[in-house]
Amino acid sequence: MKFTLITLFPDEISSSISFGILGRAIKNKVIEVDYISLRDYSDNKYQSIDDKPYGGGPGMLIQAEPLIKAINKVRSESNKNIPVIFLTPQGKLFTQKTAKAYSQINQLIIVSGRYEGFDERVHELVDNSSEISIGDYVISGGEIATAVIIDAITRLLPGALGDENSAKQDSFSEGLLDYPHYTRPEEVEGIKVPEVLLSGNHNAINQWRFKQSIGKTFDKRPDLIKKRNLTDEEEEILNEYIKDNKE
Ligand code: 6GU
Repeated sequence: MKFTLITLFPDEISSSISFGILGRAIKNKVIEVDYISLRDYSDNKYQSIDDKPYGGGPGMLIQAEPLIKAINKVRSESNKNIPVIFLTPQGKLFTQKTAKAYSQINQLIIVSGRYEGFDERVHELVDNSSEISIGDYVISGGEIATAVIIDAITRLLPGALGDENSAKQDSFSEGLLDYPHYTRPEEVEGIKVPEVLLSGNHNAINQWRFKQSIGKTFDKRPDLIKKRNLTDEEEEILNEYIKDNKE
């Protein structure tokens, strides 16, 4: 999959994605990342691409024209209407479901916002585009958000993870949080690893893990449980979890 990134700070993104699983995915050509510097599309000798908001107020906005030019250039080189993501806290929430959907396409243009955001007209003028936010908080720019989105999508691509099942087991992949994990030693300050995990009984282990997954999600993220609509069997498992954890 190819990511074309339009940004003012390419180094900030490239330094966040050059290690570990992402670094390896780039090396192994699971993903390709292209950087487009927005300043190259400025129409003045100062290479500025931002200006003050009409109506007053703090901060600066990214201007529509350089951005549209940069997007058109990328699209014209591929003769395809490549989807565009504008990163902004005003966007739709990015979720595992969004990541899965994007992992099915072969090229994506991601625009990192800075300052107070974009001139609103880009959203009307750039077709096949959406505004995306990574959460209900504000960070200083879209570069870190871009790295987050590339990471979430790349994990889902064949060949990115050592173990193909890792992504399937991730939290959220089934609309639930991941179950708890334990490693050696068997006892830490009086707290033992749950007996079942030492039993070697894989059926029992899987059942325990699923129960924990539903239960922990219920405890910490009731919103996810509501959204998922538990089956009767899952409802029963959750009731067992609640009973197990009383007192
Ligand atoms: Cl995409 N950008 C910024 N600046 N803040 C955010 C965000 C993006 N998503 C959540 N907060």
